[in-house]
Amino acid sequence: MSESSMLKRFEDKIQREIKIEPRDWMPDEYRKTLVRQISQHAHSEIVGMLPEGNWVTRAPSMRRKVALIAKVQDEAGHGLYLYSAAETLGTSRKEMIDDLHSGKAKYSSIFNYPTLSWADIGAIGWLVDGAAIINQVMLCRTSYGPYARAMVRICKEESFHQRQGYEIMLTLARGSEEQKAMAQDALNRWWWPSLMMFGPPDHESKHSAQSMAWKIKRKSNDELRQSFVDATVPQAKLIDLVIPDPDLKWNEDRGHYDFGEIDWEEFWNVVKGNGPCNKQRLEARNKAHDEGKWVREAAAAFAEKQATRRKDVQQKIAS
Ligand code: BYC
Repeated sequence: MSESSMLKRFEDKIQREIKIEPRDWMPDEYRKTLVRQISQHAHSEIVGMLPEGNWVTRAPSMRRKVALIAKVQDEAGHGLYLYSAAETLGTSRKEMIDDLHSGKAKYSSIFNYPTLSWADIGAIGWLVDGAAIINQVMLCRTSYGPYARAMVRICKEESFHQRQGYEIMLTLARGSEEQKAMAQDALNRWWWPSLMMFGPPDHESKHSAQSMAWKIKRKSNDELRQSFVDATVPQAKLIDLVIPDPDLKWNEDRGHYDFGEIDWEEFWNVVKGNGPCNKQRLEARNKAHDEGKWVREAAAAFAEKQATRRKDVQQKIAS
């Protein structure tokens, strides 16, 4: 079949909402875009374990510690599903991990901010996982089958994460004055970086047009950001916390909240590697990778031994 007929068949599938599967023909750029997005997403899950892991030993009760450990473990799992989904496109896990560790690959800007108090764990669950769900619910309908299927499971877990974060904020907001102030301070610091998670404004989003045409993305960065604001403002009101934006106002005509200008200079600065914790995150990942070398070597030696044994048994049966 000629390339133009394969392209036609591919585009027809996209139009008819038929998922593209690993063995299907796809344009090189579609494959590249998916590898870029899915691997960045996987890295975000893995690096995202670090700011929260920072509080595992200091969680205020046994119950909080168990929930936090479970959440951090879930994120490791999400990273693994996503690396597997990216591998179906012909890239290797080693390549992706090497790119992360060398600083070549991107991961979400949000994880380059520090977790200064226990309330930050609540704010991450509520806001960061809340933003992640809004983005990921749309990705359950993405056109590449393995990515869409991974997203369905990830969204179920993210929804538990969001609720545990909101419940931490609710408890603090109803606690002593000092606890409420801690919750407000966390909201003040995490609000704007959470809005940045959705990426640059639509007019500056270089990948959006093509990704929307291929139905990799189903909603634009600004549309998703607006949904997040609309969903989160009433939640803040319910627990009597104030969103740190003097321009935030319900717009009756639009049926949405208007909100203030995002500091895009700060966003690009973080994306380029100059955020408060970029260096620390990469160092932590590299250290964990180096210290885990013996485990990878032992696993590879064990797999080789098992394969040799299987071969010996097969030879014996055959002879
Ligand atoms: N941080 O053309 P654009 C989570 C980059 S949640 C850093 O709009 P696209 C978790 C972008 O990569 C977070 N970089 O791109 C939650 C591109 O650079 P390159 C992970 C960003 O792809 C809780 C350039 O800016 N979620 O995991 O059409 C606990 C231009 O942007 C960011 C996902 O990854 C950012 N915030 O749209 C634990 C969701 N935003 O590649 C874990 C999947 C943009 O040209 N990804 N850039 O060098 C997506 O939906 C899309 O990739 C985005 C960006 C909406 C993020």
